[in-house]
Amino acid sequence: MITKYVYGDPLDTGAITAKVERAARVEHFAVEEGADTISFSCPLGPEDIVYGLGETMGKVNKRGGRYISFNTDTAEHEDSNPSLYASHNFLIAEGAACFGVFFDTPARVTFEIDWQGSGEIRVVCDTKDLNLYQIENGSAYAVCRDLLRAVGRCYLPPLWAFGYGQSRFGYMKEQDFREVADLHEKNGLPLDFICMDIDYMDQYRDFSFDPKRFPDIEGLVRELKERGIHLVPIVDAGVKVEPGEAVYEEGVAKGYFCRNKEGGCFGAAVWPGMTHFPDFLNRKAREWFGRQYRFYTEKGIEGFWNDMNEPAIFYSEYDKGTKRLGMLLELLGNMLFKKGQKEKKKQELVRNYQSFFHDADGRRVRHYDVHNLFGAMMTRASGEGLERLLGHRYLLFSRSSYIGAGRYGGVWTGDNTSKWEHLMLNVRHMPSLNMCGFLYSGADTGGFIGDCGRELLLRWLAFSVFTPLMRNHSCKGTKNQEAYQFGDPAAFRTIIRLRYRLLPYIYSEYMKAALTSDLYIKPVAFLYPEAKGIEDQLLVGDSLMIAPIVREGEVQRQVFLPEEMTMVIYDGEFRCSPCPAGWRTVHAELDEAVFFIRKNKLLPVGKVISNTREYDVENLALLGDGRTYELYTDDGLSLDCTTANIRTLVKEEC
Ligand code: MIG
Repeated sequence: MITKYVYGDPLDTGAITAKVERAARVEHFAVEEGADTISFSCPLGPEDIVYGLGETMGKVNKRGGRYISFNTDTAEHEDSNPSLYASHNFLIAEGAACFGVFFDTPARVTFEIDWQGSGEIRVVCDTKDLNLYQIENGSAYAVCRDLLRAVGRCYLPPLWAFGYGQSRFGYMKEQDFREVADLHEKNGLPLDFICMDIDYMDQYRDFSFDPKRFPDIEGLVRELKERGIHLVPIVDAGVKVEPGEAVYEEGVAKGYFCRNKEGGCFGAAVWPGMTHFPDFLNRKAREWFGRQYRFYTEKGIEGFWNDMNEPAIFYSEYDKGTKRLGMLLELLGNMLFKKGQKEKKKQELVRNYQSFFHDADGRRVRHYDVHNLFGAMMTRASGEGLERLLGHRYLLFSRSSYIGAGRYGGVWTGDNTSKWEHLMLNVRHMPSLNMCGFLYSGADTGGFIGDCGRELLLRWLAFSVFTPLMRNHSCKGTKNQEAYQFGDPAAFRTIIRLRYRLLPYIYSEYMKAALTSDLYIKPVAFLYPEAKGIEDQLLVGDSLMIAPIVREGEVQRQVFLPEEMTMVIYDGEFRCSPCPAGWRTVHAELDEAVFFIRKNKLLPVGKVISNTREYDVENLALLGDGRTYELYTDDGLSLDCTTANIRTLVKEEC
């Protein structure tokens, strides 16, 4: 049961689409109204678990942490950093009482969850205008499903979005993309898409291709598509200030850009130099921005990633004298006198966010007060635009997000580092993102910053096999990270092929979850209370439990089985054996993957294919000791996705 309590005159964030009854009072929390804030506190029992908050640092159980919803472009994915790229203000307490609460405000919100042993949840919203959604239900799992139902149907990607994607900041020209396709093919590595980073653009201008480096983009798109590979360009939030360019001119003429204090267009420097930010909080501006994707769709492109949409600002028109050289010096300074510089930069950002304005469909709002909604509304603009332009499903994932954006696209978790802790962070992020309605998600597999070694990439891939977005991405200047860059590719072939053999299951479970307001990945304790506190094992769909190896040098690990399951070791073949309940040691070499099929469940598996063009659900094997499996199938692209597309597969007795 979901109800809402309204403070002041909140902006409609669009997060909740269901009609929700008003509550007479706020449950569970003591409320304190300050001059510019509303604070909530609620005592916690010593054993209570607090789930939620989506893309934040810390563990799946958020106890002991302090988290600040304030969307930030940050590569510092460390527990000491309270703000990442997204704001997912939904938390669930499970213990003596069980409830969920969603603080629906795009303003800054601070969460202290048993912070420094306080024994309470304390939430401070930096606003007087707030929709507070409260959910009462019997378990954390049920509470999450109530939220997902209220948010509305989750984004449905095309089938090819579940294939393997290769990406790198540094692919410069047509030939680089051909080479990635060729080398995957030559090494027997399946591939469905290659991402294009900002270097495809002409002077980092959205809706452009550098004419010298991409003389025949239509030809390249066609050629790769014929081989079953999609190109997925990046789109940055800021539109380059470039007199004479159509998008810029039209945006200015129609008033579709955010305004500065003087009433002109706000100037912020990002990759292209000075840019203006489209006013994504304005419906007309959103529709306009969405229409611009036609530049790509008419070239045959059907997938995108939206970046820099916190929005990231290198410096603004108000930062006197800070030009590119200034930035470089600052970066240097950052490395030398880390702390002070960072604080300065943060304050400068806040000042910038306070100095531009939106026209939220007739209501003038200061960016700072709606900051956390910006990226989500960019996703909405692109998603709605793409659906209109294509008339079928599209691939879209964004860096910044807010609850509700999960209806229009997915997310990736930004600039992580090639280190084992960030593989573990990926494992933690997945259930938390699912709880907040972001089913299509994933991290930069192998890590973005720093050099990734063979062992880390193999283990990371073996986990990413199970995340809806499976994309290898890395930064310019780091060691090459494609699966064929580590000598003998045999082990990589095995792991990436496993993804494709599991696709009938992964696609089917994703689509069923999205269509029925369910989670695709969830904590084991959501179904097995006896697994309470276990965070390095997850349930994936209805049939699988995974226990990824996330530590360097380990070829085995302890796994808790809440009941007897079928253990599967994949080394090119699926080797199944019964595994009794309790703590077990499982072993997996680098060229193997291990996972478990739940009791009375089935796992449909297909043949090895080289990309989703060859997807085939007619010849599936059914592993596990269940009797039936509900398989979702469709053409992988059209919009009419319903549960009517589910058919029952029956396992024949041997
Ligand atoms: O300032 O486009 O998170 O994935 O490769 C960095 C270049 C901008 C940040 C994204 C990353 C991407 C990079 N971008």
